[in-house]
Amino acid sequence: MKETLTNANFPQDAEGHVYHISVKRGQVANRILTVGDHHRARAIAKLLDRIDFERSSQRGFLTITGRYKGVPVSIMAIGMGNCMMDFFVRESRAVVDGDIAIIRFGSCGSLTERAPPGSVIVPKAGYCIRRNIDYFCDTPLMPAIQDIPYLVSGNFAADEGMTDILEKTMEQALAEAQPHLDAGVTIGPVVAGGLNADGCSFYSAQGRMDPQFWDDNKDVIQTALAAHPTTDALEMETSMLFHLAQCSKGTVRAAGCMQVFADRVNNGFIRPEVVAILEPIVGKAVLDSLVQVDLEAMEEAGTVWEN
Ligand code: DUR
Repeated sequence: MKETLTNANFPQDAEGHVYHISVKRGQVANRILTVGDHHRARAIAKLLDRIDFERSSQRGFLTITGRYKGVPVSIMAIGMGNCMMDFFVRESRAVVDGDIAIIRFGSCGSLTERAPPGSVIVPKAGYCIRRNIDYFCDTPLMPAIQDIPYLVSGNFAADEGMTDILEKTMEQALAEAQPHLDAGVTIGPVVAGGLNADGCSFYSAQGRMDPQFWDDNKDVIQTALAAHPTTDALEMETSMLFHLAQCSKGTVRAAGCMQVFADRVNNGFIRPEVVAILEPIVGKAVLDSLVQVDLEAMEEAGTVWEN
């Protein structure tokens, strides 16, 4: 860190750059495509008409702002996990005037046969699975939950209108691309209308077995599915995005889509050749969706999804 920061509550430097994503007013657009992977962000940025601003922060955030089809957009890579999503949403909110539309394009594990590797999941809502560290503590403080190793939350809704646009645009993009692919390469389907689960770990909270650690997680996926039978995707950011949007006092709207990388039903993993084909198609579909979002109409209250 080179700059002097003021305000311990919400640190900013003298020019107004926020602490971790290192951007100030005017450097982030109202429409944001967010990914985890910096390479993915840079690849998608090649689709922009022009780039006006680019910043890589010391804390692992990349912001690229430009225009797509004449509309200002930012592409932001944030790394992984709920904490990074929290930094990104709050600090972006702090430097953008007006409503913000965010679409996350991530990767996930699939819990459904309907979404094999190469498909794209567009969830209507999401919840969190969190390791209850008190369960593992010698002196737990919360007797009511001390015997529960993983806590499964209720749902947070994606923005209904944005999700609709994203689903339709994605379906069209994949359908248009498929005939041009080599024989044997299949992308899609788009699996929409189900739920996403954010694990607080790629490992324990997502039910992966790690003999080096005490995790007590062999039932965690079943427990989550018992509470939320329509869960399609398991990853680490999108439910947090929906949760923060819900808590943003109506100023942040969000939707998400993920490429299925890990097949948690049949224990498979996506082939790199398929990622290379799928990623630019999905990235473009997300940009095409973002520019369709009517930010003015976002003033109206959002729909609350049923579980
Ligand atoms: N991810 C998961 N679980 C999976 C596949 C992908 O969490 O099974 C997502 C979330 C995170 C990154 O950003 O990819 C971890 O590899």
